[in-house]
Amino acid sequence: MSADGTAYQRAAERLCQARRVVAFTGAGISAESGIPTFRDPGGLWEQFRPEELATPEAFERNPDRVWAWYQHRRRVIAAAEPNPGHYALAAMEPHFEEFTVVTQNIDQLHQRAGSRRVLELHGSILRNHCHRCGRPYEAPNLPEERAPTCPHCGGRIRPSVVWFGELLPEDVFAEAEQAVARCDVLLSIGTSGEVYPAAGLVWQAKLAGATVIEVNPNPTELTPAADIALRGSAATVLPELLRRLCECRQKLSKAG
Ligand code: BV8
Ligand code: ZN
Repeated sequence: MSADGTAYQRAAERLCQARRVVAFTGAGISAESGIPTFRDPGGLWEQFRPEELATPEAFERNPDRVWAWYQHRRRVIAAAEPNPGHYALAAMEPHFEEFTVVTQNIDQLHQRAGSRRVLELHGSILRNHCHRCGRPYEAPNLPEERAPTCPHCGGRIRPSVVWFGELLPEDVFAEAEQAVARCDVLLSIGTSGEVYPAAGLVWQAKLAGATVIEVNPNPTELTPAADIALRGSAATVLPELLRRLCECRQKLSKAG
């Protein structure tokens, strides 16, 4: 399924006139890198209920089980490469006064694709810390099955991701709120918009007067906030949007 020409044209025109842009991304942008999403058929949550694995209670109940699940996801992520969707966002950055990637993803593929301003709302799977004293934890090779023990307090080590019922990193979320409050365009890419307070940022952008463009093969909870919907895969739609943006900017610069 591909986005229709007029929607592309309208989206490219809005981007062409924009000075400040936010790209709000979810698991869908990493789908074509081979990382399963959460709520799609075959997604992560199909096999496990989030409450069983992505909550502090689940970790306190069974730290080794949660740790082993994240080790499995780390292996999948380590084998993944950024896809054309990630690279297109990185290539868009120099075209704007301000271009901020606000991601719910924990795979760091935006950074690996070259995006420089990336706000990780839900943390990163590549960092770990002690669940009891909070100290960061680094070790050359991590055990596969058992959550390590903190050398300082004996607590258990966990991935530095935000679980359900946990607060998002305050400074990161505040910076994301500032970015959405002043952006001209917000691209909502590859997210079902089911998780708050992250998804609320799209509504904040809308209320602040931004044009919201949704890039997703399917309609989502955020579709009602979208002014334009590009129904297709991020790996296809974003490179096409970049091409049309460059075309439009060239025309503008020729027109003087
Ligand atoms: C919190 C952990 C305060 C890391 C995750 C209202 C206000 C505040 C809170 C709540 C609220 N209502 C409910 C809550 C609680 C909860 C929540 O939102 N629950 C939901 C499920 C109802 N929120 C929280 O607990 C948050 N904390 O609120 O703190 C507080 C404190 C105490 C008590 C109360 C409140 C914490 C949320 C963070 C949870 N952590 N993950 C990890 O293991 O990864 S959430 C998980 O879902 C991931 O982080 C993921 O990023 C996030 C969102 O999922 P998506 O990225 O959107 O992925 P999904 O699979 O859903 O969708 C994929 C989309 O891609 C689809 O639309 C599909 O069509 C599309 N797609 C597929 N292929 C492609 C594609 N698109 C483009 N191209 C393709 N090729
Ligand atoms: Zn500790």
